[in-house]
Amino acid sequence: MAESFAVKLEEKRYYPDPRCRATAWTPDYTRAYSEFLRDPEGFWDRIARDLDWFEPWDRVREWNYPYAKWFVNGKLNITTSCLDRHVAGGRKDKPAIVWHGESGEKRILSYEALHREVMRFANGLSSLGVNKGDRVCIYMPLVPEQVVAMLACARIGAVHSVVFGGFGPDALAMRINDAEAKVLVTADVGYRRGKTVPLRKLASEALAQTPGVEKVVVLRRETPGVELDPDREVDYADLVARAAPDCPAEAMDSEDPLFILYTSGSTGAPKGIVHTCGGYAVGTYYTTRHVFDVKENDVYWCTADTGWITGHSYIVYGPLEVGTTVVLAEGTPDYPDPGAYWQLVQDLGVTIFYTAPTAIRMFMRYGDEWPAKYNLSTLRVLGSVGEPLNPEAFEWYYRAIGGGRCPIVDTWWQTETGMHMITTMVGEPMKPGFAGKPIPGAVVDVVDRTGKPVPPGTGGFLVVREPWPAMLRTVHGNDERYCTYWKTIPGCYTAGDLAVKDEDGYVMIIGRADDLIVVAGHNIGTAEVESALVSHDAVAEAAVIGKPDPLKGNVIKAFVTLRVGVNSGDGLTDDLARHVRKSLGPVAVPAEFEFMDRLPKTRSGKIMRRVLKARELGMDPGDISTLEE
Ligand code: 6R9
Repeated sequence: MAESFAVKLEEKRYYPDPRCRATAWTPDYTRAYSEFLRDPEGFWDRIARDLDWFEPWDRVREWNYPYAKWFVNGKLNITTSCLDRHVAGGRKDKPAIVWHGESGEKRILSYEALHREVMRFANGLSSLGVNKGDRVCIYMPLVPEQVVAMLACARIGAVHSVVFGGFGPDALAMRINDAEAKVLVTADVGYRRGKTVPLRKLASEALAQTPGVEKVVVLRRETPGVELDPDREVDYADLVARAAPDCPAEAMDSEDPLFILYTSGSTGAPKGIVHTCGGYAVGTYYTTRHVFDVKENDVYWCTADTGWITGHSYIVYGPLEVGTTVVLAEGTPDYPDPGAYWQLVQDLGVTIFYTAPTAIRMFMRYGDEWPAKYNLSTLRVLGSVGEPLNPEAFEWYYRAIGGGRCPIVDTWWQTETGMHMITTMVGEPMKPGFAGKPIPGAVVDVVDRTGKPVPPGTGGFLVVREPWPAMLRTVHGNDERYCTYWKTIPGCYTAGDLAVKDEDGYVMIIGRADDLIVVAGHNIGTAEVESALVSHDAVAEAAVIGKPDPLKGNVIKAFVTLRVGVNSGDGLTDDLARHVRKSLGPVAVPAEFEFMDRLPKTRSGKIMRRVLKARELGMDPGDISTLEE
């Protein structure tokens, strides 16, 4: 690819209500950022003091490129900051988890109840022989017990490896074996779109390939309960009932591992990203509080699954550290109908709502009438994560969901970063299409291959220049892959994304570095063309790929899904081509269009362009274990 390329930047701004700014935890971004830059260690030191520690740290940071340690020699257990201190400090009866099952079931766990459940299950795990440092795999639906299982591992210093309940047996087996998990926690079934997902059965298939697993804990949801294998399986409820109620929190070193979470690289086997106790606790606490601006009476809902990093950091650890009320909902956004989410926002009085562009575009596709039926006036802050939030989707989200009132925090980060790195802090002017600026605490840049910053308006590689507390510490069993992150561009952490900054320092994410298409010598980001297509009234979603072409090097092929009620006849392709030409210019116009019912996506909702490309070119798509069914 060429060293640098020009990107056309839109200049539209949205100004939040000045009251947002006045009451925000970070009321003045510019000041907070310069305070951080002046004394990064002092900045993080002050934040870390908000959490519970058994023993304080000697040094905030030790940087031995490419290895970082944070809160060196500090001792803590993240669960005391998530639970014990709230129970002791006046939040005992405050709802910690408000759970809605797909079948209409409801459960509320207060901080006290969650604390109790976690301690009992922690003792239950210990009784199965799980010790500090052992790995436990969690393969569960989105039920409170999934959160309990994670926290119970953390309580006794076991390392959890959560595998999303939508994965099949091979993906599960690979992750269990790589992490060398000795216990698996699962459930008989999950519920999805009115059907059951036979998790225990899928797990049994995986277990045929995982000799290291000694015991399987099964949460039984169906009645009558399935019969368990007495040699290997243990009933979740029995285990908890037998367990002692009190479980002191294990004192963990800041740098002890907290969890492993697998992320699929664009090629090769999934990587087991390792996060540690101290820095991760501090990074998730700070970003949850400051980016979402969480206040005491908020009702916070992140619609991700706990099986993704978004769920780890922003359903479980960050929100509980902050002591907020977390909504947990099993099920899908458009089941039983496209009003399902808005019904829940209305019923529970949700104030902070965090979702993914793929969901927002799906709602756009169903039209304004669905959210319009519900009272969404409790919403105060909206969030987005996972993919670029294209301007069209931003505007719809802002207007149809936020009522033109709520700041949108488009948060750029990764499994590897563990915490938010770029966003537009609440109260700052928002620019559709731009995630925003580095948060106070992160040093982010857009550079060329040598690490030299590229000028505003020029695309380049998105990097992080300085270590940050919640950064990954290694790739489980493959430290070389860890080093690659820091050595691809010397001295910087390379995120693998392409981005561009504008004159004000706002960062626009163009897409993954492997999603760049070179057409007749011009570098074109997939996200740009897709955004242009989505801004056409007929289009719901779009994915574009490059196809080799003898003349131009590559041409663009677009795969498009249409909004409900639109059909693909009557010169629509000409109209779409004209539309892209008008917004991006002739080089970006797709040479081919194909209309589809749905696009191939990962289970976390990211469009898998390489699957489209492989199909188009008759190539092997590589590892597709993360593809939705
Ligand atoms: C949190 C999460 C990381 C990749 C990342 C980037 C894309 C995430 C984004 C975004 C544009 C945002 N990504 N947030 N792109 N704007 N706000 O999604 O982690 O699953 O590891 O994916 O997702 O490409 O590099 P993960």
